[in-house]
Amino acid sequence: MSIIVCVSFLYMITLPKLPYDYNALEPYIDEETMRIHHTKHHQAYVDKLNIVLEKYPAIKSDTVETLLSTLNTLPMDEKDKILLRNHGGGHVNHTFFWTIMGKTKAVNQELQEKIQTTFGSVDEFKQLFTQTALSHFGSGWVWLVENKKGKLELYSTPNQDSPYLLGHKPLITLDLWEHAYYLKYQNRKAEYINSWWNVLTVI
Ligand code: MN3
Repeated sequence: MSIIVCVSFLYMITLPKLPYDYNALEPYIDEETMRIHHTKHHQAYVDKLNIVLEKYPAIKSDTVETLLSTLNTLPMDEKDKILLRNHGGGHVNHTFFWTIMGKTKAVNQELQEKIQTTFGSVDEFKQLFTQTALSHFGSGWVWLVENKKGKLELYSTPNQDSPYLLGHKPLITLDLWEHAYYLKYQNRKAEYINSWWNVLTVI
């Protein structure tokens, strides 16, 4: 019995710790929003993801990113694939999102140069990214990704759809769900986006 518990624990997805305190992104993203976002919303995706994965012990040892990029070929019920897409996406999207924010800049020079080459300048990229975020309807995410050819692409996805579904690697993202900003910004989505640039560390 204890061995079974031990094995299933090994493959259990757990909520990653934030790499900073809940109040670290103040005043741009408030402590209460960060706390609820991480301990309630992200935790819920993790819990529901584990419920799906528990049904398929054979595929649990792959990373969630790999599962998403091979979703169509997985030996799973179609209903469970949708759950994996939603909750697996919710987990990997948030896990990545936390790592590109912080109190102090940690600029990724290589990424910055690629952005300059692709979009002309960092400022032009920021404008396009903001525009894409503003014109996204409903819940979702805005992304800068590296596609399979190694080129940068900018787009938004609905719900918790992850770029890994397309085999793309996330480089920068912003959570456009209301839970990410509503406590502080209410309906002022543009203000949230503009403030957020202050806590993005990688460019
Ligand atoms: Mn969220």
